[in-house]
Amino acid sequence: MSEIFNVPAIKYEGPKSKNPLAFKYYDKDRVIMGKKMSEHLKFAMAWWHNLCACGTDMFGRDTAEKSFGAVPGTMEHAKAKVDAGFEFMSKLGVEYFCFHDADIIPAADDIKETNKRLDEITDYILEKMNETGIKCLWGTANMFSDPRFMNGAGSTNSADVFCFAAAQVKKALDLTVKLGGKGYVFWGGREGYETLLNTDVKFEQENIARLMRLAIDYGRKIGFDGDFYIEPKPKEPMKHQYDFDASTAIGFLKQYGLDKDFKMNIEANHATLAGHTFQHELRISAINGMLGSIDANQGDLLLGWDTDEFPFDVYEATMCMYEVLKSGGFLNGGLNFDAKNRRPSNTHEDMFLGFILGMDTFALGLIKAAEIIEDGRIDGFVADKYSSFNSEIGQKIRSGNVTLEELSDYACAMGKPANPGSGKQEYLESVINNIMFG
Ligand code: XLS
Ligand code: CA
Ligand code: CA
Repeated sequence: MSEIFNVPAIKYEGPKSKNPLAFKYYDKDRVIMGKKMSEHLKFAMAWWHNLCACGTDMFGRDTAEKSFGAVPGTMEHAKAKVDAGFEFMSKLGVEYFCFHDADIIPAADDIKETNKRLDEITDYILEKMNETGIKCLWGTANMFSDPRFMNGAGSTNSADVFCFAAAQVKKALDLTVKLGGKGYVFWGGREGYETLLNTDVKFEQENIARLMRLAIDYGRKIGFDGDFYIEPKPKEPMKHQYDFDASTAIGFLKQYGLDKDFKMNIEANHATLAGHTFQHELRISAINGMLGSIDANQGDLLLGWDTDEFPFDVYEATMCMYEVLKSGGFLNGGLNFDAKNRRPSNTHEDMFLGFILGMDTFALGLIKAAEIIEDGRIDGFVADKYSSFNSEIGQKIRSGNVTLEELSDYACAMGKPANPGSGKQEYLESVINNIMFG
């Protein structure tokens, strides 16, 4: 078959290379802390941004051309996107992809016809997967674009729309299992509200949990043995979204008994929209045993909306990979570039340049995160900071083997506690700079 992209396969050439179409840091077979870079990073392509989005924004039309030789809106175009996607991933050495049902076919008016198209296209995707060895990281259902979801999917006021959402989740789970995906994402773009004046929050949250429970039961029945994920995001498109951040989503999962089957899919840009750092969201997920997968992108802190940029900030990527390494690495998850080129970066070559930037940024992040761990100054400082809890009274507190009266007696006998010790933030930040540039 003739090539779609007039771009060569992207190779590692090292940091001295000036070739824009080469990796400077991502050297897939390089071993870091006992594992190949490609195994640590598990990069994935987001079907929607890379193969579907052409630059339309609220004020202007498409700037990029992604017909790939077919007429948009047809099944031929859906197949051309498969050809383009697999050529693109193969040339970059990206081993996984993520998809929504709506990304891979033009939806029909009738759901039965849509499902037939989904069967047909996933047969074709499966062929390509077998040819190339590329795998599915996770699947999901788009329950936010169609007008029927204007009042929510799981949280809708319409029982009929709830059934429609259920049908989409069922089919998207079927497809994820068919393609061997080990993750299934719920991103609740329409699960929230514009005003409390028209919203029964308790009713809506109970129904979202109900839909998730139905998904778990069905998924396990058809052999889905991967992880379900909630992808927190505080706002956009809704004013308030229920899965505000990792803490909120984890609390919700625990409240409704969904926490054994669900983990978090943390997106960097969503973290900053929630007023957190990316690292914060990863840490909160990790300490709850719920760091599942990552949407690797970055936002613009000067803008209040979701810009889904390719990750460029090496500090952020480093602290992300530090959290990933400390939590034992990915099990079923990976790093999905839920990222799009800027609107004026509208050539096919720009699609490759975006991925090269993202992959090199995370390769550097991995290298530097491993150095932070091997250096030991940061972890050593933190361990030492809490060392007073190794004392007899500290151990008693930690084991829960003490009463408030005993602690009070201890304090009264002591008179005055010693200075708890400097937090040394400036020193620790200079350690990080030393590791980054040393
Ligand atoms: C939108 C979300 C979405 C999810 C998948 O902001 O990032 O693309 O990743 O539905
Ligand atoms: Ca995302
Ligand atoms: Ca986003």
